[in-house]
Amino acid sequence: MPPRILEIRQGVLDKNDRLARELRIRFEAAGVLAVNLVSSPGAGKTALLEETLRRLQARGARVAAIVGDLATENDARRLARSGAPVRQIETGGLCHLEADLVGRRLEGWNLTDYDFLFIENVGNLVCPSDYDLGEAVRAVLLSVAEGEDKPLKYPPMFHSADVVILTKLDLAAAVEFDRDAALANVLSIAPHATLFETSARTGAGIDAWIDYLVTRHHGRLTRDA
Ligand SMILES: Nc1nc2c(ncn2[C@@H]2O[C@H](COP(=O)(O)OP(=O)(O)OP(=O)(O)O)[C@@H](O)[C@H]2O)c(=O)[nH]1
Ligand SMILES: [Mg+2]
Repeated sequence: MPPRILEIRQGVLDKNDRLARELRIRFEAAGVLAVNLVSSPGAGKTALLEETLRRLQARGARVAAIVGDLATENDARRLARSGAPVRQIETGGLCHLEADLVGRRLEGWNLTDYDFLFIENVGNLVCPSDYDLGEAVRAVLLSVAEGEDKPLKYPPMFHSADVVILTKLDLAAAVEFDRDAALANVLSIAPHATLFETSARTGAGIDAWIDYLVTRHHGRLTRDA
């Protein structure tokens, strides 16, 4: 990239990092665990989140969600069925969420009213990796249908993950998912990440993810930036 473009890009990232730090301080002060869900398009973020919102509320937790998409309010409508407050960010072409967009969309919400804030990012395994949103947990989803090599092809995204969630396990046999290869690839890029194997369709593995969230909420609310 030409030096001038690199300089502008660095300026954008520096500004985002500053705003994300401010958000992280706000989340921590309010006692809200912020979770950033990222994946390729259609890996199952909204389906997992629908189930997560429902199960956390059943355990008495107070939850809210923000969902980013290039266009449409479809995901926000799906998530709102859980009864949780949900807000949409239409990015109008931007392939990721930024701290500034999230901060502005939080206006009017009293963060102390919530235990968990979920942020469903735009479906993309490249752009969101550089943009800290002040989250305590970055969860990267990988569906069994998209190929075991994805961690190797998109290392920055997986490297930045605190959690990797394999999704759509109910389809594993149909797509001849090679679990050993997928786990080895995840481990090689994200050895530090906590792994969950789930199906939003059957409910398999979701309780372990919910337990993790509850434990994280009781413990450390921030991530190492
Ligand atoms: N069989 C099966 N299908 C699933 C599962 N989770 C999601 N799906 C389906 O996969 C498709 C995409 O799921 P979404 O939850 O919309 O995926 P997403 O990651 O939110 O998609 P974008 O927001 O567009 O990036 C939908 O048709 C879901 O019904 C699962 O666990 N098993
Ligand atoms: Mg979605």
